[in-house]
Amino acid sequence: SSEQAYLELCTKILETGTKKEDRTGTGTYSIFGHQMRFNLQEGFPLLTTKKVPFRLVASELLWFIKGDTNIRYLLENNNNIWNEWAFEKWVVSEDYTGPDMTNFGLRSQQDAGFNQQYQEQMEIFKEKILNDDEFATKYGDLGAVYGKQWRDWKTSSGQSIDQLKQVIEAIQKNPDSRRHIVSAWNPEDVPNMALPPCHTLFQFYVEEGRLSCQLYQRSGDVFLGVPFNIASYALLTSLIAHECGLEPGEFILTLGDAHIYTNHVEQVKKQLARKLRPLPQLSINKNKKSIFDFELMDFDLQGYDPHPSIKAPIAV
Ligand code: UFP
Repeated sequence: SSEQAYLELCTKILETGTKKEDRTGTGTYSIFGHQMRFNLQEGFPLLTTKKVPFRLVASELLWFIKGDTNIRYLLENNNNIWNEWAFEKWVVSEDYTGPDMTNFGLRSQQDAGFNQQYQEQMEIFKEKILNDDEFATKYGDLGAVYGKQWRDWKTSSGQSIDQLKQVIEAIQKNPDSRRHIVSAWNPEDVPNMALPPCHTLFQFYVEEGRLSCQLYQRSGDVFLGVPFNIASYALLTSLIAHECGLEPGEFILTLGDAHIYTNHVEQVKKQLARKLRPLPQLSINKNKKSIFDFELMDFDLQGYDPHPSIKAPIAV
């Protein structure tokens, strides 16, 4: 199964990875340059050796596809994965009057009393994003993140480029082209970003009626981030194939710095001891064609029967 490729990467990092310090202060075992191939004809590559929340993968991807950069849509879909990035802007602003939230990521993991205060402020924040339009415009918007670069890349002359729409048109008109590329890495924006894009650039390839995609990911948290990233791009590839009347081919993930955080090692070992199960199958609503019209209820996973999820602290 395709999932084997993921487990082999975990083993390789544990056995050969270099102990390296990192930006978050956590420490990692890391290797540089690794490629995995997932044959989408075999099934949908959502890991079965631990549960991966497909609902969150799907709503985040739809948010990117819409070109939306405001977390309100995510919150409406009960998806909290980007909250911290928006919350950060609010708690350092003059509009914020609650208790000091400096370094909330690390402190909430180390100090139960502080965590309580943090959770309370986060609830207030979410409530305001959902119900106060002005507040949501000011503090819900994450700026130049994926949705912006994919759908509304700003040129030096003030024009806008819809990379996603253009690449889909190009796949349909000129499938053999070697230029089917979308870049999220915008060197002008990177210095001002809290989190420069991890998935930096992807390319499509058409062969015998099948659409493949390769992603270059500069940095991969192999236990927590990568399973999510694999599912997200497998879904994107499947949706674009659907729109173009192609079958999904392969998703190829090329990783730059592929790392396991030192506080994830026990969890990875636990996962490696588990037996693979059959991959689920993805089905997409046949009555819709354009990827810009899809909603959550338009896709469905069948036969997903994973081992239980494994909790681990996220490095921020
Ligand atoms: N990370 C992922 N996948 C993602 C994402 C982040 O693995 O989609 F947004 C991880 C990689 C790294 C951290 O551990 O988050 C980002 O830190 P840095 O910018 O220092 O690479």
